This record gives sequence, structure tokens and C-alpha cells, in this order.
Amino acid sequence: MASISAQPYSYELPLNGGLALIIIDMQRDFLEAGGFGDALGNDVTRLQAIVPTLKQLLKAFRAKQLPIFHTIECHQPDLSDCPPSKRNRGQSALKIGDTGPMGRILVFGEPGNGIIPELEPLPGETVITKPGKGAFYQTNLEALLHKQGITHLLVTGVTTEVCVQTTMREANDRGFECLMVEDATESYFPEFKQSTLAMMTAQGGIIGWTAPAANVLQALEVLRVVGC
Ligand code: C5J
Repeated sequence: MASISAQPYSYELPLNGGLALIIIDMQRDFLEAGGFGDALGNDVTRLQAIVPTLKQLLKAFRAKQLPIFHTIECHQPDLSDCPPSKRNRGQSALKIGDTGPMGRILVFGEPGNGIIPELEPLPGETVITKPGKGAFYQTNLEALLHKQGITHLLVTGVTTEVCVQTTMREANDRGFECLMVEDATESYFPEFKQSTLAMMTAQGGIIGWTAPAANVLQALEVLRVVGC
């Protein structure tokens, strides 16, 4: 085992290829003006801060040919997978399915729904399209992880307290050992990010671990040295 220095205590990495990186919803809809996050009244520029860190993690995982999963929050063009409760929630001028400056809000295939160009998935990386906040809801993510023998997940992306937290809780309930990378996740609300990190690790890591990307990258380097 190799260890990541983490909260609330060291996170042991498997040496048998059981580790994956999951990047949640790094989409134009959440990071750019004119998308879903903006329509809800958020300062979307805050989320840009984690892009360089995610690029570093992607580079390290790609170099070691470790599995990478990207997710996209999206709905079918006919909105058949979008419950009215989700579409009607809030009082924004633009709702899911309405046409904004980047195409229809949160609809699969629209320009605004894609992953930002800096983090574009490469061939061979898995892209999970999900209609909910959690990446396990109405997707084949769990089956794919089991099929690839993945037991440990490094969880990143946006937004910390919504889709990232929901996914980590879902993964934890399914028996995956999860670590949220502190500076590879961001929220429109800094206080919600901090609270989420604290909630994950409270009570001896009731949901999992957290650590900065530097600690993760250092541990991945050791993995290379021991030949994994
Ligand atoms: C939200 C997400 N916030 N990716 N989605 O609606 O966190």
C-alpha cells in the first residue's frame, strides 16, 4: 500500500489498479456565463480556480494509465428524464431546457452542456451522463467500477456540496473508499465547501477522507516508483 496524508487519517492506496479519478460536472453550464449556474444567480468565475489542479491530476492519472471517469449533468432534449420538481425549482428566468446564449440549459449535446475544453476527456476515458446530482443515480457507473475492479475513488469537480458530495455519499454507501481532493473541488459558496469537507471527515471519516492535491500527487509518484 502507498499512503496519502489525509484527513482524518492516512488514506491507503491500492497497488492493484483499484484506484480511479472521478471528475464531476466540469461543464460550461456550471463554469461559464450564460449556463445553468449563472441562470441560478451564482458567481460562476469562482469555479475556475480548480482547473489547473484538475489538469495536474489528469496528467498524473493519464501518465500512469489509471482509469478516469468524467460526469456530465444533463437531460434528454425532450426532458423526459427531468422531473418537473427539478425544472421548476427556483425562480430563475432561464430554466432547464430553455434556450440561453450557449444553447438549451442542461440539455445533452448543447454547446453549454459540454465539459470545458481545458479538461476535455481523451479517448478511452469514461464519460457518464447523469440526470441527477449523484453520479450513481440512473447511470451504469457502479457496474463499470465493479467491472474494472475499482475499489478506491478520488472525487473532484463541482459543486462541492451538491453533485460532488452527493456522489461521494452514494459511493460510500456502495462500499467504495473515497477521498475528496480539497483543492480540486469548488463551490459557489466558500462556506459550503468548507462545511462539506468537514462533514466528509467527521466522526472518524464517516463518509471518507479529504486531502490536498499535492499529497495525492506525491503518493501517486510513489506508486510509480514501486512499479504500479
Ligand atoms: C448543481 C452540480 N449544483 N454539478 N450541479 O446543480 O453540483
